[in-house]
Amino acid sequence: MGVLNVTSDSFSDGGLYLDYEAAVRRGREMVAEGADLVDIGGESTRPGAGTVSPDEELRRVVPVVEALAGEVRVSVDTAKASVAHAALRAGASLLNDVSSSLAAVAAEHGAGFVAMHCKGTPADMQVDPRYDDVVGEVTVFLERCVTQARAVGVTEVYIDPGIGFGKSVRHNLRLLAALPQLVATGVPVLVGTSRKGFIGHLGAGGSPDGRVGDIPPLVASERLEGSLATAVWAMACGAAVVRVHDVAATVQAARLFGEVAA
Ligand code: HH2
Repeated sequence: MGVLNVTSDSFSDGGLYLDYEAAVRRGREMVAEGADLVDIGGESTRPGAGTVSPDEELRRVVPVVEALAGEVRVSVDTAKASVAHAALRAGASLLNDVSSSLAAVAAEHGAGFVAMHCKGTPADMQVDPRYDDVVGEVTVFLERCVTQARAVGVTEVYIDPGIGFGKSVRHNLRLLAALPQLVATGVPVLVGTSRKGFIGHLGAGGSPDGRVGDIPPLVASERLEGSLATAVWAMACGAAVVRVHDVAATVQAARLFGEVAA
């Protein structure tokens, strides 16, 4: 799944694809690089991000969905029902909802649904997140989402532990280590680690029990190697989908991984 952020402020590529032409060009480039899915979003969910009005999010997302949906499977990354309806009408067939609240909208359009775990909201989620048992809590939450999504009629559901969404570096590591348990639920698992803060922290030599910012992290453009390491880990654990910015590099890694595993 290639990430296409039609935003001004996404943490790693904000502003690059806000323009319609640039977004469609990048979408096509990702398809040529081997993406099976393009995930189009019009609002950043980075820690501390501001919100975008529904009208503005629609204006950003829908034309790009329309342009790409005939060429590749498109998912829409939104937590707003109005944007989800419009994007699914425009040709998207998967709803990637970081709020995990829009399963009924996906069902109405016969679309797939990604349920992702997030503790808090993007505004406050990275302010000292705490869990007694992060893997247990996330697993129970996601299993409940799957039950609810199936109950309202969604037939294609994915679960995503929500790396970086209300998680410390240690929480992210525990969840990645526990991917085989999530895979064992039998529900296809989607994993999004690409360029995230914990990669910048650990890649720069930070402690797994430290906080992002304790030491100067690698900047987003320096996180490809760490992103690939975690994507390949997710594949080895049996994840069905990895959500990535660097499609060409990840496809190469996936090809090598696939041949070795075969
Ligand atoms: N991560 C981001 C956004 N959407 N959706 C799912 N299912 N899983 C994720 O891990 C995930 C997601 C954050 O990454 P990005 O879109 O690059 O950044 P921003 O939210 O700043 O646009």
